[in-house]
Order: sequence, then structure tokens, then C-alpha cells
Amino acid sequence: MKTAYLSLGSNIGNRLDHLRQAVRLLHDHPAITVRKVSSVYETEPLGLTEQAKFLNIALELVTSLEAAELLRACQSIENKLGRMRKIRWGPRTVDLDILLYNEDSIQTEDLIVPHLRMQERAFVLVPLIEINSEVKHPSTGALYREEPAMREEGVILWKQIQNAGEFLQQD
Ligand code: A4P
Ligand code: MG
Repeated sequence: MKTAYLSLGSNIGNRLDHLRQAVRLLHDHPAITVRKVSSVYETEPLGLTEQAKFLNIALELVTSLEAAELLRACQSIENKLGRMRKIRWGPRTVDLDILLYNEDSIQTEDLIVPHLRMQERAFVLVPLIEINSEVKHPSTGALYREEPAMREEGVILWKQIQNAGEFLQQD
């Protein structure tokens, strides 16, 4: 079994519902168990700033899938939840990014792990650190909690989540 960390974001329609549905679909996958879900944070859009605020969460899962298979599972959930793939950095129903996978460093055409921009993004780091404050870069050993981006503004606690079960069960 491998441990992986994901970042999820949504900024269209019922954002919380989109995140919840994505986590449920992950958890329903026969080869994936969602172990931890962070609180929900409301975050200022980065990249294309003329768009609605995001809700972002991070989660920890265990899986027997290889990283490339996990990416495909994430993409099929994005497609199922009706994401429009037209605008890079633009609005999305739900976006699932693989942050870390089993302390591996991966560089293929489709998949780069650790996620390339994660250490620059408070909306990724703050939820990630909430579920595991010890996570570090697999090759440099740098602790993500010590990244300067952790202290950036624009990431507000929106809904506190105590455990994954609570998040999965609420309406
Ligand atoms: N890909 C490579 N590595 C990975 C990985 N570790 N996880 C490839 C997931 N995908 C990975 O992604 C483009 C390609 O990245 C995929 O085909 C996959 O093979 P995409 O999801 O199709 O496109 P995208 O998400 O629009 O582009 P990108 O570059 O992933 O955007 P980001 O960096 O994810 O940014 N602001 C706030 N506040 N909160 C957000 O969540 N999100 C974005 C999206 C911008 N601004 C945001 C937020
Ligand atoms: Mg993405």
C-alpha cells in the first residue's frame, strides 16, 4: 500500500458539494481508502484572478494503485463531475492534483510528483500541513511547513473538519 496526498479545489456552483462528491468517488474506488481530510479553506484565486474564490482541501489516502493509475482515477472523477477543460488556471467544478506519492519523485509526460508548484501555494500547503505537519520533499527533505508561502494571506478557514468520516457523511 502506498500513501499519497492530494489537493482538491472548486470555484463553480456548489463548491463544497463538488469537493464532497470527489472525495466520495475516491473513497468508493476499490483500490483507494481516504484516511484524512483537511478542513475546508476559502482561497483567493491564483493565476487568473478575475474568477470566483476557491474552496480548497487536502487529503491523505492509501492505495494499491501505481501513481499513473491514481492520476487516471483523479482525471476520471474530474470528468465525471463535469469539469470544463478549456481555460488553463480558469474556473473548474473540481480539480484534483497529486501532491505526493509514497516519497517518490516522478517525472513523466503526464505526471510530475511532487507537484511542481505546491511549495509556492498557500492554498495547497495550509490544508496539507493541517493533516500532516511532517511531510517533506522526497529528495531534498525540506519540510513543507517551513515554506515561506505558508505565511501568505488569502487562505481563510471556511469549515472545520475533524475527520474524514464526518466530511464524507454530511450533506
Ligand atoms: N499533471 C502533471 N503532474 C500532475 C500532478 N502531480 N497531479 C498533468 C495532477 N496532474 C498532473 O492539468 C494539466 C496536466 O497536468 C494534466 O493533464 C496532468 O497530466 P489539468 O488539471 O488538466 O489542468 P489545470 O489544472 O488547468 O492546469 P494546472 O497547471 O494543473 O493548474 P493548477 O496548477 O492545478 O492550477 N487558485 C486557488 N485559490 N485555488 C486553486 O485550487 N487552482 C488552479 C489550477 C489555479 N488557481 C487556483 C487553484
Ligand atoms: Mg490540475
